[in-house]
Amino acid sequence: MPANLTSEWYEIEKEYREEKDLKKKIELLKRLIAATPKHKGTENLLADLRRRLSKLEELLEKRSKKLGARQVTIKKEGDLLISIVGLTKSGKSTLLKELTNANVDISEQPYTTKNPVTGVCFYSGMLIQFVEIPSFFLPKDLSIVHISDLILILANNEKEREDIEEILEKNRIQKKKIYWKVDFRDSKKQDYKMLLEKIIREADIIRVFTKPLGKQIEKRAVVLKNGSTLRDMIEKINSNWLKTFRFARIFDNSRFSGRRVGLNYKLKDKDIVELHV
Ligand SMILES: Nc1nc2c(ncn2[C@@H]2O[C@H](COP(=O)(O)OP(=O)(O)OP(=O)(O)O)[C@@H](O)[C@H]2O)c(=O)[nH]1
Ligand SMILES: [Mg+2]
Repeated sequence: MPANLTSEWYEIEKEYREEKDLKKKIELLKRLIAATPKHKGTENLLADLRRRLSKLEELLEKRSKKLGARQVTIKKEGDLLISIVGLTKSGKSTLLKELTNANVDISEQPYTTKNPVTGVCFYSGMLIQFVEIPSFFLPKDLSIVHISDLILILANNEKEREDIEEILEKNRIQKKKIYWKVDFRDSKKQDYKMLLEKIIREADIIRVFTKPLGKQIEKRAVVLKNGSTLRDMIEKINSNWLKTFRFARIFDNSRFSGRRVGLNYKLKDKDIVELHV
């Protein structure tokens, strides 16, 4: 039986065939299906078009999922990025709020946090950014864990700890981890200081403070990888100074505090550097 297709049908079909953009192609295919007369002679044709449509839809979904997994939904700011990971109601939001005063909902209800929430805390010259990872563990949220410097795992018992480990392993996340148990009854500020120092130690970084000649020590630290030299520090703050560098004085709590050093000096955590350029 003849299909009796209109000239409009052939035009749409041509457009559809030549279209490269997947979304537009799907739209054209839908139009094509709508423009196909429905009778015995077009049954096979319609079935074929519908099959093609579902294939393209699948492809589109796959692609957007892939994009979603790669997508980073937060802006990295500060010297360190720490992901807070834990099962629902493990106290992630409570900790985030205590540390950064972030505007985050805390409630008895499970899965209160549906999207990643960030907050920044200024501690000992550094800006440390925290992000609460929702407990659905979606690929797009876990992509943030991939780019963070450390994972802070909230586990209130051994079982929770194992569950989290398993989730991380399944998602092939290999990052340094810190374990923290939220002590619901006793959340003293002292504990947070301990936690922050632990973070700095584990992140394998050093905080170096510069002191401009005849001025106060800068409040904001230069954050460097552990093992960095004075040269690395100058490169980070202003590489032009390498040309005019004469020497630097290091102030620390050793008995050689105030000594002169050169560019190859290996910096320590909390060194105070007075540059002479
Ligand atoms: N008594 C007491 N309850 C706490 C404390 N910290 C958290 N909670 C309670 O534990 C529940 C869950 O805390 P959240 O911080 O919202 O937990 P979460 O891990 O962010 O949970 P979701 O975002 O829902 O997955 C809330 O009802 C909190 O009030 C605490 O120090 N003391
Ligand atoms: Mg939460």
